[in-house]
Amino acid sequence: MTGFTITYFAVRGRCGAMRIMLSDQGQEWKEVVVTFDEWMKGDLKKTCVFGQLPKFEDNGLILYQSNAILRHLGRKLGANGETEREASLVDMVAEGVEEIRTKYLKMIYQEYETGKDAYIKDLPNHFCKFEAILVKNQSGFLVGNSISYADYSLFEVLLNHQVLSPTCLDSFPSLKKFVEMMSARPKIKTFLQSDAYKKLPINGNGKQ
Ligand code: GDS
Repeated sequence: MTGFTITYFAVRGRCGAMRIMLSDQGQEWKEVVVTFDEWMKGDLKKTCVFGQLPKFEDNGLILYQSNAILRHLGRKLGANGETEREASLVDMVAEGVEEIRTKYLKMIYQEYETGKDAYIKDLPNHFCKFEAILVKNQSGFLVGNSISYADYSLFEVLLNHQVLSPTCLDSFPSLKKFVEMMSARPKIKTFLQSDAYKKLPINGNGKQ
């Protein structure tokens, strides 16, 4: 019996990948939803190590930073590469995903009106790197023969980008196949069709 709790705002945001991962791994977790008004009071913020959410609890262990949480789950649930070498490669590609995510969030929160078109135009320069990684790996995953936390992270970033620009994967057959493969995993399919997933906006400012 695990005791996972996610404390976060009512958005997918920085928790999208971890929720997909937990679902696919057959895990249950509790959600503590923080409203904007509650957050603005400042009491919770003061208790957060970096003054931000998500907060993740695992049987008394409290973690912040979404990628540290993904890594923790990767190690705990066996989704972190099958060897130490693979674990290092998983970290490497996950950092590459983080670069896209950071650029995406900057555009969404700071430059949506002025920067969206240029951002979409530049996407192939980032996606081609992941296409090249996937072309080289017959398993369909980013590293080795088993799913890792980096796969969940890339998958979620790509889902968000398909909302931003529905044709953005058209020139990337391996990325498209990757999204199809991940979407078809039974527990992911069920989760993506659930109200718990569908009711949440992608981002906190309503832009997507
Ligand atoms: N590195 C951390 C992680 O990965 O966990 C980032 C966590 C984070 O950004 N948390 C946000 C938060 O707690 C919610 S995600 N905000 C409240 C606060 O700071 O008081 N973050 C940069 C990033 O994720 O790399 C962002 O861009 C977040 N944006 C994404 S929401 C402002 C607005 O609407 O512009 N009110 C909030 C902007 C904001 O927090």
